[in-house]
Amino acid sequence: MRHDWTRDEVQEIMDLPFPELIFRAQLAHRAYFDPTRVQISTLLSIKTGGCPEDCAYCPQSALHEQSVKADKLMEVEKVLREARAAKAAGAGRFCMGAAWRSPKERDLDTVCAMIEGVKELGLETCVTLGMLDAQQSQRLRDAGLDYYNHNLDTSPEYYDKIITTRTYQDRLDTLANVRDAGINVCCGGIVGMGEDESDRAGLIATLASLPQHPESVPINLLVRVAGTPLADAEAVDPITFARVVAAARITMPASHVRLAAGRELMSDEAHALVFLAGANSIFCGDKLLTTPNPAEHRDRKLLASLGMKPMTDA
Ligand code: SAM
Ligand code: DTB
Ligand code: SF4
Repeated sequence: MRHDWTRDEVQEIMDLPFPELIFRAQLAHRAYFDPTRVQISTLLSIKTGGCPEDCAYCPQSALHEQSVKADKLMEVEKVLREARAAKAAGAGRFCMGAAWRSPKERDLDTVCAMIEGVKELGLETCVTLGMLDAQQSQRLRDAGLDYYNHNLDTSPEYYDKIITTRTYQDRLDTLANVRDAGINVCCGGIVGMGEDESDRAGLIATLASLPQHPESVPINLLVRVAGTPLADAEAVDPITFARVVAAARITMPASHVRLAAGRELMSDEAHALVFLAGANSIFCGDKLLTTPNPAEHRDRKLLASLGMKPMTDA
């Protein structure tokens, strides 16, 4: 597996004639996966809003002109109730997100109890809590955490147009701490924040040049939320989005590439195109963290019409 992808090489891949690009993505996909299977994760916001970071895309930042109401950290029992429902709906992994810059010790105790409880249900666990040091990563690992989500979001060059309250290097440091603790890494980015093609190539090249590819690579289409600085960002078309997914699939062939946020506004045909480009994971359930996601019956119908199945099904 290569770990030395340059931005120019990724850009050349992304710019291939579309039939050539999809063919190469399909070859890469089939070398490691059954292309009819999709990994299904469910998201729950365990601590919503009031975040001190200034991520321009995010409705949970307290620094934007309008943001979601801030809630306290949820109770463990309530989280486990949601996890049971997610399992019944067919999820294989349960992802819990908190709007923190980084977790406090006492909060980490509660999150560890959530991880233990969710694991007991037979689900894979994932959390996203902001920046982590080595010790915090180890505590999560000891609680049985399977995946940690922490996105690079965009290219190193475009990053400071989007976030000023922490650096790209901070993110890379957290990823290294998570990796060293023996936790699987879930790391991707967002398309549609006003970045150019070379930034998209820069994001994929950075992800594909990490010492180990992230096991899970979420590619989010920006959900444009009123009151955030990116509320009026220019929309990205499904073909451009599929090109980014295909580049992720070709450069990180053994990773689960997730068609993450942004599905609510995507047609069934756009979904199909992105699956053909090599995506093999989605978030199911009618809500992401704070914004809508397709209803369960729509996803079930869509997968059935494509002859695709959850990875956990027989
Ligand atoms: N606070 C933690 C952090 O930022 O690391 C965890 C939660 S944060 C909401 C997780 C990820 O969701 C972000 O890194 C970003 O990639 C994605 N995200 C947030 N808002 C989004 C939006 N409006 N559209 C698409 N993706 C978004
Ligand atoms: C990821 O890459 N996408 C998810 C998950 N990781 C945590 C979050 C998407 C959030 C979309 C905006 C919202 O619902 O607040
Ligand atoms: Fe906070 Fe995470 Fe939203 Fe950034 S993306 S504002 S860190 S919740």
